Amino acid sequence: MVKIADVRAILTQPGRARLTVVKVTTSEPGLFGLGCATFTQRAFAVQAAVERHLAPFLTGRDVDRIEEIWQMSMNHGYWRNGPVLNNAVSGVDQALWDIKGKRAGMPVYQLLGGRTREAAATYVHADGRDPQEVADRAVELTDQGFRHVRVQMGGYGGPADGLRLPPTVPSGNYFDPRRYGPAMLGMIDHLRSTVGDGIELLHDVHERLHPIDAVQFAKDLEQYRLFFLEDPFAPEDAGWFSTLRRQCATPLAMGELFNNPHEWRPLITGRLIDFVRMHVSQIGGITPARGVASFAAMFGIRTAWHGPDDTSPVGHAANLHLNMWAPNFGIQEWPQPSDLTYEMFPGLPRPVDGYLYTGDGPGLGIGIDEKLAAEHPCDETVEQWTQTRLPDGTPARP
Ligand code: GCO
Ligand code: MG
Repeated sequence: MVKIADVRAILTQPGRARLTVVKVTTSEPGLFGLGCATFTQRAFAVQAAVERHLAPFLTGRDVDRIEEIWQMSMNHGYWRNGPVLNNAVSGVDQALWDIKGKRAGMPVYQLLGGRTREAAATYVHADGRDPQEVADRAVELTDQGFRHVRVQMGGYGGPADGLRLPPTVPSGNYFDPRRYGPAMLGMIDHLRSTVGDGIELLHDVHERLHPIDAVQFAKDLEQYRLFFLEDPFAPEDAGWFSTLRRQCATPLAMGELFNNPHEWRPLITGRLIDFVRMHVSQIGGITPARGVASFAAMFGIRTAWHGPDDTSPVGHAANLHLNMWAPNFGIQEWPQPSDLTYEMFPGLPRPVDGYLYTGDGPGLGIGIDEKLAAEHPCDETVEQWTQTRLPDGTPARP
């Protein structure tokens, strides 16, 4: 029996985001696995969860028992289904799938059920200060071969210039939900007329609208035939999906903020969304994501796993192996990693003509240059962009 010998978290920040990768070493010399545990806003809490709580509990266990270890890791802390512990468990889970693939001499997608497609279509991000800047960026991306482009204007929540704030408001990331709909409708109208109907447009509301305004916004967007509209509501307002769904055919994507099965189960069984968008490490790794994909497939719902720059390349690899297998793959978000990230994580694929391909190497097919990772430690600055506020200073969900 090959046993878990050590479990530790590697924290590194090659770009904007703090990345957390769990390395599980085994009793077999040279055999190790990597898993993504990236929760960029609480990276140090995840590191403690991995090294102070999971490592002592897991050392000496059988690396082959992925499901049993996942179940016991979730139960072992008693309170469960939260973002920090889920990410810690994900790091171990993905590493164990990586190890099992290496031992079997197979890529992880083979262990899931084999290829269902040749490649995974991706979407990339276009943003700008005005509709023409967004359009210019979108055209650059389509010229690179991408056929799915997420279009935002002024970042999440829209442009903040010209907001009338009381003189005493505290510092923060201000936006006005009431300006958002008209501004974004104008931008998307310009984009559709610029790129035509041959390009798939996506948009992320990022939970920035009051629910009833999100209903109106989605209805107004129907004419533009988006590939999907993401996070029209905050998870806490998921009860509004049934209201929206009865009035509107704009495809809906939700899930990056989900941690708990109670969040996605009703949206899937009610056919209230079209794409599940979970951050795979946020729900606990490949093991639960495989289950969610199969469950969603039974209701005609597709996958669109969260894939921002605050998913590590190991996490992107896990997304990709799930995408190769899942019968209901929809689309894969791609953050266009930096050259430093590619250097730090050998094996990370580059899109070709808008598609991502896995190699046929064993496991997840991703390595890490630990020396280079150590040269880019995670900063400890206080996150600013998530300190979002309405114009009067009211705290708002980011
Ligand atoms: C997306 C997401 C991200 C999040 C980020 C939070 O659709 O990719 O909304 O951009 O904002 O992952 O840290
Ligand atoms: Mg999003």
